[in-house]
Amino acid sequence: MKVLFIEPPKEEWFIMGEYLPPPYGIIQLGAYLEREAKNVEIEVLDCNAQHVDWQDMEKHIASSNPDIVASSSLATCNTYVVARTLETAKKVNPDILTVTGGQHFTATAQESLQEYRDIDIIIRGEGEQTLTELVKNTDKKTLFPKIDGISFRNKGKITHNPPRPLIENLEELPNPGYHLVKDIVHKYHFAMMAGRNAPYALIEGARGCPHECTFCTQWQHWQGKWRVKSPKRVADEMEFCHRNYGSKFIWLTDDNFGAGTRPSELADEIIKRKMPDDVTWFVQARCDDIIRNKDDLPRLRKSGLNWVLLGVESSDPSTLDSFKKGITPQDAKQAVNLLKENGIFAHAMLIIGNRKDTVKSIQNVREFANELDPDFVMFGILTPFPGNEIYDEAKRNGWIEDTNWSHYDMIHAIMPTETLSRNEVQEELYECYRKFYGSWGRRLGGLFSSNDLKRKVNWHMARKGLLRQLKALF
Ligand code: B12
Ligand code: SF4
Repeated sequence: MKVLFIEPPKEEWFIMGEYLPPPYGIIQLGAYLEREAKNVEIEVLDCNAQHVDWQDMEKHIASSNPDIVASSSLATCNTYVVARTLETAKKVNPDILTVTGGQHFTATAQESLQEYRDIDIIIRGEGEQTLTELVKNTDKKTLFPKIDGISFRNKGKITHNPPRPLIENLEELPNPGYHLVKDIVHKYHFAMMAGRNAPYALIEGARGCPHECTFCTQWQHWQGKWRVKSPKRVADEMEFCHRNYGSKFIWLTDDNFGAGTRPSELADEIIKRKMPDDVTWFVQARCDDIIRNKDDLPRLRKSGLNWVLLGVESSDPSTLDSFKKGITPQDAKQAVNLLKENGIFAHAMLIIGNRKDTVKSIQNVREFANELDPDFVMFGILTPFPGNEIYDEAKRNGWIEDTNWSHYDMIHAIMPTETLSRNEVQEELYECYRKFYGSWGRRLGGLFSSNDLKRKVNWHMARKGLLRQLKALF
């Protein structure tokens, strides 16, 4: 039995400059499968790292001769490239079993199986156990109706088997399967965040989130449960990646780093391991958690944490309430200041395009961003991702004007607001970036900052022409 995992050719999401990420979802699945299923040959084809285009992919599938081709979209905007990958596999050999999963396909299992005839199976939710059971039973199609967690065509009828319970203890998962991409692992990098020469690894410290923000798919995908690996295990994985693959820039995939003693214990665990100073790490966190953990920030910085993405989302308390975010604009100010005081690069994410947004309210967001003065700001447009609450509301009310999934990337406007057309929202996004990054004072301040990281990020952005690329969207 041979399983070929394919990371399809994906377009760069230009807001964060140049990057080449490891296909974490599939190497994680591959490592689990390798451990749990005997006599399974596993191959990973990363089209981006291996410079494989669609024609070469077809040739590669033919020469690899797999029984199963599996692919993952990461985000909704990659739906078509996954569908095309599986279509390519079927073109090579219609007997290949084609499989996908992840947040988008889980939320759209019915529509996706209707739309893409070349997708045989969608694995909903957590992938490891379901994929393993499927691989073990690939030859026994009559058993498919008994495999929890899959959606498939059963005698021509789309069938959704019951969901599979989540793995209780995430530490049962193996170390991330970077050995499956060992020949290309040195290529993964995030130029803007750590330079081209810092090998980049993703590590998963948690799944899910205990919060329920309306624009986020993360908590729903993981059934509203937040499962974490212990600080020791996370530090072990960091050390594992550094020792075996030379990883120097580590992105902890947790969307919510959390409060409590975990951050503090993680700092201690990493410091204990005495990794070199040029091994740095990044995480996404809530503003209120940064405030709660303020006394731990110096040790977190010492452990290599040098960049935090904060979900600031809005300057308007009523918008924050409508998002069910549970923070205030004052929390955002305090969190940004705390990070900066501790020498941690403060990256803020703000969302525009909420239904009630007007020219004035978006101008307020811009002014707030200026006042907040983080080291880096990302503005995004509220996007109805299948699986978030906004999607259900927007669909119910007929607000969705653009149904091209490749635009669901938070930089294309998908819906109008009550007072702004979709084009106007798009222009407002450009205006947000132009106002923040376009001013000469901020540009020069960034390019000649005494903060090494800030200087590098600004030079990288200047070279990549962020504003030019945004302008080209409309
Ligand atoms: C790292 C990251 C990035 C990195 C890139 C990483 C990469 N490899 O390409 C960067 C910064 C570039 C990025 C960009 C974007 N991202 Co991002 N990203 C993440 C993050 C934090 C981690 C992804 C990860 O590795 N998770 C761990 C793996 C193990 O989880 P998983 O992929 O879900 O896989 C599990 C299951 O879902 C399932 N599964 C998944 N795929 C498959 C396939 C098969 C065959 C099977 C069987 C099972 C299966 O099994 C796996 C194990 O159980 C996630 C949030 C998160 N914590 O997951 C957001 C997330 C995926 N990103 C998101 C978004 C919106 C984006 C952007 C559009 C914009 C933005 N604001 O970030 C761009 C799009 C870029 C692009 N064109 O691809 C959303 C996706 C929502 C959606 N439905 O589209 C997420 C969920 C964040 C969120 N909270 O909303 N991202
Ligand atoms: S936005 Fe962040 S805090 Fe809110 S549900 Fe998603 S991961 Fe949790």
